[in-house]
Amino acid sequence: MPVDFSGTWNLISNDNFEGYMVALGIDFATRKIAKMLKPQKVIKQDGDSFYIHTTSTFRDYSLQFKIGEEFEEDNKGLDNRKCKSLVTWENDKLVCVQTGEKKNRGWTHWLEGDDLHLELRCENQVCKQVFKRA
Ligand code: VLP
Repeated sequence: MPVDFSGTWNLISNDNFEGYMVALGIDFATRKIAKMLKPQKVIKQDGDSFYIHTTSTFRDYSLQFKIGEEFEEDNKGLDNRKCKSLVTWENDKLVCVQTGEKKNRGWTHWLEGDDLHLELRCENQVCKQVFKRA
């Protein structure tokens, strides 16, 4: 059976989100608010088609993609930089490469036990988030 990320997930830990936001050029005031947030992720997976909705009391971000199909991502409400994004499977991990102005930008999702893990990368910064099922 392939992995299924579908579900509603609540953030329980967020390591070096500050460093990741600094690397993205997020301003101080926004970072102060953003680091207090406990975002929720709703993931809908249908085979290789994904819908990932990240919601918070401050801002929401939604993303739709198919594995192996590059798409334009606008990062609206995040750093607002456009990039070309491509998500592929690496074994049971979902790996996104975000090609654009920022070097080494991307993320990886995987399941570990009952938890959803997310590593966010930008330049030399890595943020590690863990989510539990709501
Ligand atoms: C911007 C950087 C916080 C901080 C200001 C706004 C949306 C993988 C991927 C799917 C993400 C999460 C993006 C976090 C970047 C914050 C608003 C926080 C809530 O998720 O699941 O897009 O990239």
